[in-house]
Amino acid sequence: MGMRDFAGLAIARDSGDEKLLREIAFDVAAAAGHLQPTDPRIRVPVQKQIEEIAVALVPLAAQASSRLRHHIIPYPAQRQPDFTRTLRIQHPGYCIRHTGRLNAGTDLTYLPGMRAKPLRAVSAEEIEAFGRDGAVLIKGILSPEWIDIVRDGIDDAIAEPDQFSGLAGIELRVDQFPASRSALLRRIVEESPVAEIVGSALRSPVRFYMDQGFYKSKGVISPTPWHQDTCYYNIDGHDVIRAWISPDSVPRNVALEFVRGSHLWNVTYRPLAGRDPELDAEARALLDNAPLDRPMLGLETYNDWTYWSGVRDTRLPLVPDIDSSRDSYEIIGWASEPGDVILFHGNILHSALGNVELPHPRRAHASLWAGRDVRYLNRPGQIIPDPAALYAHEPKSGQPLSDFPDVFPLAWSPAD
Ligand SMILES: O=C(O)CCC(=O)C(=O)O
Repeated sequence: MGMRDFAGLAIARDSGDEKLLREIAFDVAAAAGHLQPTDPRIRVPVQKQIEEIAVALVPLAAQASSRLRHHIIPYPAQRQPDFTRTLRIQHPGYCIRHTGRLNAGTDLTYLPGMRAKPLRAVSAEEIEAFGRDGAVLIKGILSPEWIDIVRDGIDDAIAEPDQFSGLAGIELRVDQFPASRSALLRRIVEESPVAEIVGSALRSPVRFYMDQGFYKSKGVISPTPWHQDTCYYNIDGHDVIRAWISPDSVPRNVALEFVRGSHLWNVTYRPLAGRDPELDAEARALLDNAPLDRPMLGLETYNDWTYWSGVRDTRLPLVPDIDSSRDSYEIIGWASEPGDVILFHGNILHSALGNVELPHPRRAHASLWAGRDVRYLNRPGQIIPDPAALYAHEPKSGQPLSDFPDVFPLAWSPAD
């Protein structure tokens, strides 16, 4: 049982709520026993046994309670998000997110309101560089605790591929929405200083939009082709920013690269993925008849999504062939160390160098955040599905993300 389990039990004990205590102990015990709470194998005798375990856990909770008291945070009911794929325990006055990680015990993570601070503030020069260049290296801003969490979270996600684990192969794995299944990566989104770092650079309140994991195995490191990010998602706006964090030393020859200032070109380039209507008549018909009132990729694509489930919008210009005329562009990029964060704009042209050998993997967690002006945009050529919880709202183009606070809760604002 980890510290966080103690916290949950301590909260339950302090509340004097026997039912809550039993519920938390039930989940802890169920997780430790590799059972889902809905598992038909949990029948009355098992439940009774779990209740006995709960009673045995109470003294342990008492020991932990004073150290963990600060974790108890008030949480207004109307802001409670919908946690898909997690267990949830609610209690009047606070809400505890209780995430089942079946083979590693149970984690309890806490909601916005208890964000960790960065090691230092983002400087005025860094904010200016982000606005001007579209990308900036923020040196030494995350503490070792967060680096461990990113590394273990990516490793967790890699160990448990799901339908969003694309390009599966040993050399390169790209995962979509990994924080939705890794409790550790969820902490990066909900508790880490990343929200403050991105919000400071944007000078805007920020909402988490989605995340990706990149795993490049040790050996010859795969490069990433030049592309722009926003054209892959049903969002539009200037205040879109990525925080790219690697728990590994990243030498310059496998680092991200950016075309300086290209975020201000006001061009949306054609995605590299998706079915190509120029070669595929069915894709052409899908693009020509793309629905205006609902996303091209419905929730059903969650079952078997690949980078080729969508259709690329061939009305958009092709990404220029930057590598064959590198001298014509101002290309920037940096080697980085664990603790650094690379921030870049959603519209900037970027890539990653590769084809050189590294003695260790090159892992990265890339979270995408939306500032004040970001709106939903129903793109005819959609490549990556919307965040799952958004579908129920049937969003319409032009709606600000703030219309969906349960899906995109405010993560940080300048007043925080
Ligand atoms: O890490 C990489 O190689 C690619 C990252 C990337 O393209 C992104 O985060 O948008």
